[in-house]
Amino acid sequence: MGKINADDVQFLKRPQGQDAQADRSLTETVHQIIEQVRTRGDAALREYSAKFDQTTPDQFEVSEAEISRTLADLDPQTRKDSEFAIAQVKRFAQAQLATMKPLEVETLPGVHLGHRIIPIQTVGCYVPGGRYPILSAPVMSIVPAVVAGCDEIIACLPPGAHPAMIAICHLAGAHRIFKVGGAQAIAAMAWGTESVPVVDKVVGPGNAFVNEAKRQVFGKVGIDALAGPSEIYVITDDSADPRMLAADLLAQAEHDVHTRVGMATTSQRIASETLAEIARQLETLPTAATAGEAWKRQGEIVVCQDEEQLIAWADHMATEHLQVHTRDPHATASKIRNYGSLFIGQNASVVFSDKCCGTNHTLPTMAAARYTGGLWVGAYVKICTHQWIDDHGIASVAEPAVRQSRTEGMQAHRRAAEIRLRPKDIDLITGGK
Ligand code: HSO
Ligand code: ZN
Repeated sequence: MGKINADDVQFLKRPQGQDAQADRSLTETVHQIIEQVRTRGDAALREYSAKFDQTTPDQFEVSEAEISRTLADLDPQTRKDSEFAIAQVKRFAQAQLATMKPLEVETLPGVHLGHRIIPIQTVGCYVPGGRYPILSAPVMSIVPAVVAGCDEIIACLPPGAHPAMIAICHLAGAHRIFKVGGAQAIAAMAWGTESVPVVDKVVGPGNAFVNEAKRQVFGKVGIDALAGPSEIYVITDDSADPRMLAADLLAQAEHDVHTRVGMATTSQRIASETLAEIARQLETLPTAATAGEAWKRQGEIVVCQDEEQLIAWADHMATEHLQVHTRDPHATASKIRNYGSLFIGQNASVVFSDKCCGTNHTLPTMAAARYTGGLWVGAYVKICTHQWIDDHGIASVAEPAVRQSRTEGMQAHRRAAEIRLRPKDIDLITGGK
C-alpha cells in the first residue's frame, strides 16, 4: 500500500484543529535565557529561579544531607515500586547493550576496520516538573546512562519538584543533583555555571521552554530528541474491548490538554462503543478536566476499510505509543514500521511502559517516529570507528586514494597517500605530480 492521507479514511471524530504550541516569542525568550546563563552563570540562574519558580535555592546542588532526608521521607512502598522500575529498566538496557558489539573486520587483505562502543563521558538528565510528580521520569533518563557506563551523570529538576523526585534521582544512580529547572537548566548543562558542570549530552523531556532550549544548544552539546506532548494511538478490529481502549486513551489524555489521542478501527461498532465509553468513563475520572479537554481538542476516531488501511494509517500517524488490539496482534504488529513504541495485544497497555515494565517511556512524538526510536542505552554511547592498514592493505587502498586526490586537485592529500606507497621517494614531497 502506498502513502495514505486524511482524505482516504473516514473520521467518526476529528481533532478540533492543532493547538497553537508554536509561539515565535518562545524562540527569542529562550535565546535570551541561554545567553544570560552562558555569560552570567549562577547569577542568571538565581534570577530565573526567582522569576519562573518563585524560589531561589540557597545552593543549586542538592546536598548529601538533603538527599538522605528525601530518602528517609520516601514512603517505603513507593521506594520498593521505584526500585522495581529501576531494576526492570536496568535489565532491559543491559540486554540491549549486550547486542551492541565491538567490531574488527579485515575488509581487504591488510585493511582492518572496526568500531568500539564508548560511553559518553558526562550526561545531564533533565527531570521535568509539571502537573504530576512522575516518579518514573528520572528512572528513564538516568538508569540507561548508568548501564552505558557514563562517568558522570547529573540530574536537574525544578526547585519546586516533589522531594520524592530527588530521592528517585539518587536511587536511579545520578551522581549529582541540581535544583535548576526550565530552559535555564538546559543552558546551565550546556555551558556550565559556577555550580552546574558542563555535560557532553543533555537528555530527557520537558515543557516547551525546555524543548526549545535543547534545540538551541544542540551542537554545543548532544541532545536525545525534542519531546512534544504525549501521544497514543490504538488500532483495532472488531475483537477489541472498548472499555480497555477508552481507559488507555484517557490514561494518556490526563497528561495534558495538548496530549494527542486517537484510534483507528475496521469496526464501526467498536468506534461508536469506544466513543460512548470515553464519555462514560470521563464522568467519574478525577482528572477529567484535563483528560476531557485533551480528548475534546485532539481526540480522533478513524474508521478504516480493512487491515491494510489500518496499518497504512498507523504508519502515517507515526505516533509515540501505538497499541495493537486485533485478533492476531503479532501478525498486525509485524507489518507496521512507524511507531515510538509498540504495544502488542490488549494486555500491553502503555501504562506499563510508562511506569515499570522496563522499556523506556521517553519516545519520539510529532511523527519523529518516522526517523527515530526512543531513548535507550544506545543514546549514551558512541560507536566510533578505527582502522589499521598493513603493507598488503597499502597496495589496495593507496593507488585509488592517490588518483582520487589528484583528480580533485587535493595535492596534499595525494602526497599523504603516496608517501605510504613509496616512503623513500623524496620527490613526492618536493614536487611530483
Ligand atoms: N506517557 C509518558 C510517560 C508517563 N506517563 C509516565 C505516566 N507516567 C511518556 O510518553
Ligand atoms: Zn503516560
